Amino acid sequence: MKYQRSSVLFKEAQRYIPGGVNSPVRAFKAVGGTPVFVKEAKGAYLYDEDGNTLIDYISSWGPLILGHAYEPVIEAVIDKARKGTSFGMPTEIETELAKLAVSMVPNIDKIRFVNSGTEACMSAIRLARGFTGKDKIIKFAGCYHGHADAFLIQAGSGAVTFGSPNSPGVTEGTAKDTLLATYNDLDSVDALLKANKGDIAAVIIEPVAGNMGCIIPEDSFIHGLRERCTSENILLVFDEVMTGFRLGAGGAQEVLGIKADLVTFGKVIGGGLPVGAFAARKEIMDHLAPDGPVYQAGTLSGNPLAMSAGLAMLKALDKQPEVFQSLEKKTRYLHEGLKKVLTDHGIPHQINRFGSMISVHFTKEPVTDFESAAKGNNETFKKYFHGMLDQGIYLPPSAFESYFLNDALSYEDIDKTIEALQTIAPELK
Ligand code: KE4
Repeated sequence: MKYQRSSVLFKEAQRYIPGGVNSPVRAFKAVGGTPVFVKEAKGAYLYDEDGNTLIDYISSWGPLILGHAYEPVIEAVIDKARKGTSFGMPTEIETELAKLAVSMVPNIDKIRFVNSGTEACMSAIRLARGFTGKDKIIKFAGCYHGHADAFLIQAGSGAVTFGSPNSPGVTEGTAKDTLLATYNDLDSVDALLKANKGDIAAVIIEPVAGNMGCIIPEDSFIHGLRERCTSENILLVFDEVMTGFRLGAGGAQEVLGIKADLVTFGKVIGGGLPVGAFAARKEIMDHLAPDGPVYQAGTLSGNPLAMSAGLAMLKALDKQPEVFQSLEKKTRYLHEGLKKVLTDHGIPHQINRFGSMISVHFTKEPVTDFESAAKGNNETFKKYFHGMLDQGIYLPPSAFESYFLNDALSYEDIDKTIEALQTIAPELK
């Protein structure tokens, strides 16, 4: 059996860890089968516990934009580890990473490091509420901002694959302050603004969504959102945990030409180690403890090892901005190849792509929001996922995820991916 050792390891993991995983989407619940246990990885390739080599299209769900075990990151972490792993005291490297991030991202003066995208988003919302003195937030169905209570209302990503987007444990008290709008639908936002005049602290959005699959914002929608937030004195929070340092050095703010009031980061900013961050102009960030009244803290926030990985990653991206264009070209090449195979075989599909974010949906209708994304044929998706896996291609194990290409992928790897689809396409009909 191809995944003999993975299945043995999975059984043992399930004995000691809920669901055998430390993050639900890894458990293959949406696609069935046994999750693949990875032994190690290098560049674009995963080496699993059964000796299979897989071409990786999730790059650890985004962080490893330059490929696995990227030498400068590895060397930086080893070097730093020899000098101690954590102090609970300020270190120079935190300022170095903060300075570099502020120089790369438009419209931010200060940045606070935390340990995950969830922490970044929950802290940003608390700061927005503290700064504006208002309680309610607007989020969009299908967008995922991590697993903090305020966000588990019609959340995307792993939360949606369980068919119960509102998680037990989230109280009515919390849920009442999270208002739900529809992505790419300004009327749904206007209705909430009208019904909650003066009560809304923030709108939080994935500026290019990746947790419903990849969903591209219509120009009029995202610009209209900015205008409304400005006129209603509401903070616009761009959740750039996925798009930050992936769509470009300046992220979605740069490529969309929109100034957000608060921006959150994760994934790439940590270079594969646990780093999240939130940032804004000085006037807002100075409301944070210890200078301001809004409390937020963390034992391992700004951890030197994580900072050294993030600094090495961002330095590499800052020095070689052509990586973003290279990734965009590779993703377009993949898009065109997959589209040709699916079209030639008459398989109804949509492929959404923005920069190096891409997703395949087995539906005839355009995918522009959560509702249309949910119309994808999941039986076909399962066959697609497992068929490609059997061909040595590791894709996200859910239709509600974006692929994350890394620049270690070669055009030969992408050709192999397209050929793999050519091989399995007859089974998808
Ligand atoms: P983390 O807490 O998982 O670091 O970040 C939460 C988060 C916040 N905002 C956006 C836009 C995100 O995509 C995420 C996390 N992304 C998922 C993948 N869809 C992480 C994978 C997982 O849950 O294991």
